[in-house]
Amino acid sequence: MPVRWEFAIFVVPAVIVTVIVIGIFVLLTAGSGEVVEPEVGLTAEAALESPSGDPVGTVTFRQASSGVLIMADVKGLAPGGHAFIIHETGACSPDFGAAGDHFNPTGAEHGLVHPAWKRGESGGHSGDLPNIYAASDGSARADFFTAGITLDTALSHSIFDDDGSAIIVHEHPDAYGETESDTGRRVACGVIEPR
Ligand SMILES: [Cu+2]
Ligand SMILES: [Zn+2]
Repeated sequence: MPVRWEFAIFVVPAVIVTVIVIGIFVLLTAGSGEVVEPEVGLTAEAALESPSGDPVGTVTFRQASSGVLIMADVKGLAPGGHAFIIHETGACSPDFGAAGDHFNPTGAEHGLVHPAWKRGESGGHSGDLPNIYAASDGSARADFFTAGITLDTALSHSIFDDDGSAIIVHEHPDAYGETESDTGRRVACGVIEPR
């Protein structure tokens, strides 16, 4: 019987104290990470223009819980494939070079399908998107869903950082590889604006 009394007096309180200490630690550390849930329902829009300033379509963005739905409605393109990429600066003037490089908040390398990407590694720039394809009349419709960006300014991969972002349509399609393929001139540009 004395063994049972030692158990009650020493072991049980020690277990209770340990559980309380672990509980406090979990509560203190749980709030320290970035909040990863975006504000669902945010929307944005980019009015595309040609290099000569003509309106050539609209790109709409809708924030969902696991990523952003992007809907492109473009006209005035040469028939065939065109790279369609979010660029790091929300500017299309004095020329489309003002949009800068591909939106890349994680410091990744270009390419949606990079042969070097291993499980858990970054798969290309956050702004890299699949190509769009224009029909013979120059129009293109495409919907994309990507988890690489957010419209929520509270998150680090928000396209609404200090200098905003722009969507660029290129002359040629992206080959999706590890080096930026020659996508030619920037044939349409639109500053992405919150709605
Ligand atoms: Cu580009
Ligand atoms: Zn890229």
